[in-house]
Amino acid sequence: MADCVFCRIASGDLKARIVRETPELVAFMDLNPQAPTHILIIPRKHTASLAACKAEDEALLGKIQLLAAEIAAELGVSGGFRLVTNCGRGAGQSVDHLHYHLLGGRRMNWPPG
Ligand code: DGP
Repeated sequence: MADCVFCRIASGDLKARIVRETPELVAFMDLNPQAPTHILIIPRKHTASLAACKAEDEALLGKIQLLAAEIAAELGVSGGFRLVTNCGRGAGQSVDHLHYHLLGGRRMNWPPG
């Protein structure tokens, strides 16, 4: 989608600090980090949010989680990281392209804000 900022990052049209790419996924540094490690993991395929995912996305969603764990290990935060997807405006979603925040490098509070 030409007007989707994350589609533009996935296609290379918009610059980002990319940390990993696979045929289906892209991981890059968040522009507005909320932790010392803050990576966004997105599918290349445009999907608005987790709520829009279908049974056919099951494998893709699993790959996102496995890639997050791999990146966390590579970045040295596997002892304490959080993987979050904000789904809908009420949960703070601001970009309507499915993305997971990989956060680490600081103490994580519970419950989240
Ligand atoms: P959310 O609020 O869950 O929709 O998170 C969107 C995140 O995307 C937010 O933490 C900031 C980040 N973001 C928005 N635009 C850009 C961009 O152009 N580049 C990068 N690297 N991150 C972006």
